[in-house]
Amino acid sequence: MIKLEGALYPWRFRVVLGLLALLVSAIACQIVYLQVIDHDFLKGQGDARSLRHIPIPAHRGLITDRNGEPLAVSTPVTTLWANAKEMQVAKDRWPALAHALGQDPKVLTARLEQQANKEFIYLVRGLTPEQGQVVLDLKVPGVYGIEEFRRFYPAGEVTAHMVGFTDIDDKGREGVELAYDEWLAGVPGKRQVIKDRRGRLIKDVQVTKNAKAGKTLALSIDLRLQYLANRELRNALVENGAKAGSLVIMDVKTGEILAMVNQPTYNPNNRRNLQPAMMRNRAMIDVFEPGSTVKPISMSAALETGRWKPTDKVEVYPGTLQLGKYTIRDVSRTEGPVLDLTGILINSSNVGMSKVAFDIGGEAIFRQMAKMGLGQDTGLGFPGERVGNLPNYREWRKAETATLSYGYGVSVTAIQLVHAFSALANNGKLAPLTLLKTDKPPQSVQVMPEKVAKTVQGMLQEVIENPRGVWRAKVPAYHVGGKSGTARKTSSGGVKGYAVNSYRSLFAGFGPMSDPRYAIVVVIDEPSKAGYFGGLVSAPVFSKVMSGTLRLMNVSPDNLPTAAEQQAAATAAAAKGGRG
Ligand code: 59J
Repeated sequence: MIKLEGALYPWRFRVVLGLLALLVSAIACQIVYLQVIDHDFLKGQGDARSLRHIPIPAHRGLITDRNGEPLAVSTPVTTLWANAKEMQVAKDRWPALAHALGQDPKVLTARLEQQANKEFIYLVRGLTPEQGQVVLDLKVPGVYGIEEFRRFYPAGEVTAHMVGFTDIDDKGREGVELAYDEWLAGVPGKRQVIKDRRGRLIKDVQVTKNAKAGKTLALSIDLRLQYLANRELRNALVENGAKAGSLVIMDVKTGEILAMVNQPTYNPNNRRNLQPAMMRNRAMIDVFEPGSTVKPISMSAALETGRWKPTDKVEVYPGTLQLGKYTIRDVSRTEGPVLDLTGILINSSNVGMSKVAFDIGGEAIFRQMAKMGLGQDTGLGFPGERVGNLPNYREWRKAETATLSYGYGVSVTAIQLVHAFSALANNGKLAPLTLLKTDKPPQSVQVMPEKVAKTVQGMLQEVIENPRGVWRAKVPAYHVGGKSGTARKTSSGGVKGYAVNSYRSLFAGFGPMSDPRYAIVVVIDEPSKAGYFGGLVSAPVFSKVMSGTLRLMNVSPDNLPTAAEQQAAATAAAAKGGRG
């Protein structure tokens, strides 16, 4: 015990003691404050240095065709990364690592030395989990793995434009992958882990939020039809030396797109050396003048006025019609000086069509085309989709009336054209377009009287089956209807804005005539070999694709040879066989 009395300078001792007491109580206060009152702040600060949240990737939804065939699948992959700083302690392990990664040891060493102070570099992305585990099992200091998902497209180039693709971070970038990104993406989860100062994982604490998987998306397309359409379109492009093309198949009753293909295309699983021209979903993002393929629509407007019937006659002689300094021409009329309305379609007479148009007026044709969706928003919201253009005029002069009636001065997409034809096929009812599989009956709109649609159906069957018709569009065992078109392409040079020597060959049609179910549009851009007429280049593609479609969909033939005809054919074959 210290005796205060005995101290040499008692007052000094008291001062020091007092100061010490003050100091001790100040420290005590601070401890109480930090431990009791401000406890959360410090704990937070400590945890922030060691407790981390790492994202758990969400499984992206599957995209399938209408029958459940996978079109886009997410598979788990392992991505390997390195803390290069940390790796410097075990350089002797690098050759083994390089070997396991299948990389050149010299290249890897150079890279790790060059980036020696980086705490995060990718070693390799997207290995199978098994491949990744082999490398991780080497336990090379500083090498880590993370789980990710990678998208794979089983049908490759056949569905590329429709399905689109995701980027390396699994976000939709094109096509349906982009349009329905939110539906497909899901929500990533969170996992809490403890890491040390250098970011090394010490302990997996808990999953704080489960990843929510994305939802499956069933498209309206039928992969079998998609393959068929792709094959026939590709062959036609090669045969005709054409630049590009599109083909669309639609179910006219439900509004579903059953196939949509374009050429050129690309492999979405390997996107190196991609050129923009390959990526275009032309059927929705390229617009063109539909030319004569819209004549049936103009005809339906004429029939609807009640002023015209299919057998009414129009003089088309001499195959030209002068409108001021502008001349309307028929390119290849094969019949006499007078044609009835069906004859105008069969011969694809621009003069005859124009004369009908003058009688009913441009406005009537404009309204019919607009109702059927030409140059109108489809409502599909497909990335990059174009609306085209259907002009209206306060006063319809003759030149505008005529050119609209046979398909110029209006621009459309292939999907709009097939949509318009679907209304003719579906007895005047237009079902809204969809790229998704639907079970509900569609909210169709009657865009022309049923009787008018049926009359046009008969005329379009004549266009194919008449002796002077587009026989190349015929389909064995079925009756089908349709219309060809050959349109000069617009160009900056050329005559009056049209190129002299580049064409677009078109065909639009539907079948079977007994109960039309499928509409098909074929667009072939700049055929450069044998010929360029729609009836020559695109009609055979229509025939093959329609034939395959009717067969695959198990549609009963409505044009089988009669028993007598079969008998005659068999007898002829036997006679031939006997001789040979
Ligand atoms: C045509 C046009 C261009 C634009 C003309 C095709 C016009 C026109 C100005 C000349 C080839 C050609 C607005 S042809 O589609 O009439 O499909 O089997 O490009 O007429 O006025 O050397 N189609 N095509 N016309 N323009 N302007 C025929 C026809 C059509 C066929 C064949 C032969 C044209 C029967 C096109 C087919 O019906």
